[in-house]
Amino acid sequence: MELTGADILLECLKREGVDVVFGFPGGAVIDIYDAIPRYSLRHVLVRHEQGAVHAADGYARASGKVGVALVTSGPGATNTVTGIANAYCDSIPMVVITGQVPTPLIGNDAFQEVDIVGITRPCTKHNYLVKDVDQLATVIRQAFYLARSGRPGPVLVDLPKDVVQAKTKFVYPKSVKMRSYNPTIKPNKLQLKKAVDMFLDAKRPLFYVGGGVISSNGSEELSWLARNLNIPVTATLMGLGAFPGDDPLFLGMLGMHGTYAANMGINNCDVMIAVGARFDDRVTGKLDAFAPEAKIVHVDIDPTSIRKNVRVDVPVVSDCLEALKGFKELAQARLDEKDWKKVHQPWVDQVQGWKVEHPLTYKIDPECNKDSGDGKIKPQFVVETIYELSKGDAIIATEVGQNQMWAAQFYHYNKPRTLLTSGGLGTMGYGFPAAIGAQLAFPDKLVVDIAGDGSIQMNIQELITAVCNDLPVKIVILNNTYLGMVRQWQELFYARNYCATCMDAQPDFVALAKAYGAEGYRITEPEDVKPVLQEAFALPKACIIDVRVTKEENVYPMVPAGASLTEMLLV
Ligand SMILES: Cc1ncc(C[n+]2csc(CCOP(=O)(O)OP(=O)(O)O)c2C)c(N)n1
Repeated sequence: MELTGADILLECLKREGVDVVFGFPGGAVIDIYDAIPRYSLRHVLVRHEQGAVHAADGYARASGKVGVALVTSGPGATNTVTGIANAYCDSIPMVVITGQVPTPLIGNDAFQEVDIVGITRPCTKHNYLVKDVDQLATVIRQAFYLARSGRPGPVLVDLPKDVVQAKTKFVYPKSVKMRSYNPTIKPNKLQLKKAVDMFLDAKRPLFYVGGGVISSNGSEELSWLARNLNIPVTATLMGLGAFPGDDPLFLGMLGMHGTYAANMGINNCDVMIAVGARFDDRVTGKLDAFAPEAKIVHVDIDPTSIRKNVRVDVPVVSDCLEALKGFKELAQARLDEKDWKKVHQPWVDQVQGWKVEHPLTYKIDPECNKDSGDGKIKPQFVVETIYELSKGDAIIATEVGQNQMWAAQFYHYNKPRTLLTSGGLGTMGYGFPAAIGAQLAFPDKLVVDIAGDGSIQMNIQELITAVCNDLPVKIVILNNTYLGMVRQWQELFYARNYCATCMDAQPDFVALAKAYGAEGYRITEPEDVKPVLQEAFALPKACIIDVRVTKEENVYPMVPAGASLTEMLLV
């Protein structure tokens, strides 16, 4: 039987196991929308295409599946670019389907035509313009394969309207063959052995883990290795949750806003085992001073990531789970050789000493902002309370800025896929739509977007998406009436020249929530934080909780940009 391009697309999505698509219609994709009701596919109508892509991204991060977004040509397509770049930076599996003008009009400046394939070439893992309906099934099959295999990432498929309308026989390819694409999944045995010998014989080994451990589902193996060999662990922002946040061996996040213990650990370790992390500049600080005493093992599925920023002694090109399994197998064979716990104990004692010396903390000043009547609440306290109330069992999404760093520092991520945050691109407006995606994947979980008053205004329109889909997402605004993170830099490095960061002209967030059909709360007193959050979290409804926090609170520790990790400003 012959099917239209629209039906072929939807048949393919079904076979790829897609159950939800986030999208926004338009002329170029109207035939696809015409076909959707015939399929048991949930379509979530967002209010802005950026929201669709971030929601697909949040769905993917929380569930481990490929997220899917569907938008029209021209402005629909360009509105996805930030979300695509965001997913690309953080290696998130996603397929974005864009409509395109009919093939005969391509290149003619037709209505709502943009070269989205050209625009997204640098920020997609791969992208396609499908010119012939006979190619469609193969392209969709390849797109999903590319998105989820190797180093995951976003793939864009641009579908001209005439291709969507054309008919052909539907044949779903049994397998995918792509000549020049063969990611290395299994590690080289010799390199594995070299690595294990190196970190077992080290005096001061340290795991530095990133998002690759989470996306490869390598957390269990990592925990086995750390605990059985008594090796401390630090994580990037993307790696939080890969190792339990409340484990005594965990040092917290490293880097610009990393803990004292983690940064001192990096500075003093003699072997660093970097797994699924890419030595981002927010992590390394001054490169010449990064891990000056360490030999470095680097596990990454993407060979181009290795030696990009730092010297590496033992490269292991591999899926992180496979490499960790290999490490475990070799270490198991050597478990009786020595009491590894004892061997590494003096080092563990030292790093734990750093944790005690400078724990993550904040100053409580009862006098602060007395005159204004608000701003007595410490933002860190709010994050701690969210942890306490959720018992660490929530999915936390964040916006970008100070709210993101406090969410990273003061909530303990004990399980993978419980923190959704824009790591590489740092996209304000990411967290709320991502939380919507996560809540769709896990309708019964508590999903909280920890937000700033600036960031939340970037995709606030998605509140109606949450409301009309019965998604009880909670938005906790750490409202400091500033673009806080930029204000912090202005305070510390630009002589308090607070240019364009004061946001005290802002909507009434409680009224705004209600206008959208959600619930709204405002908290101005520290003693109300716990009971009001408790009430909001129990309500089966989307909520905004506007918490008036200390206005000029800063995130500490802080390593100034370009400084070495030991040059931390502490509280
Ligand atoms: C789309 C976008 N624009 C600009 C920035 C630069 N930026 C980084 S943090 C920040 C301030 C964020 O303010 P807010 O959301 O209020 O959070 P806070 O830092 O106060 O917690 C800005 C403007 C960004 N990261 N993303």
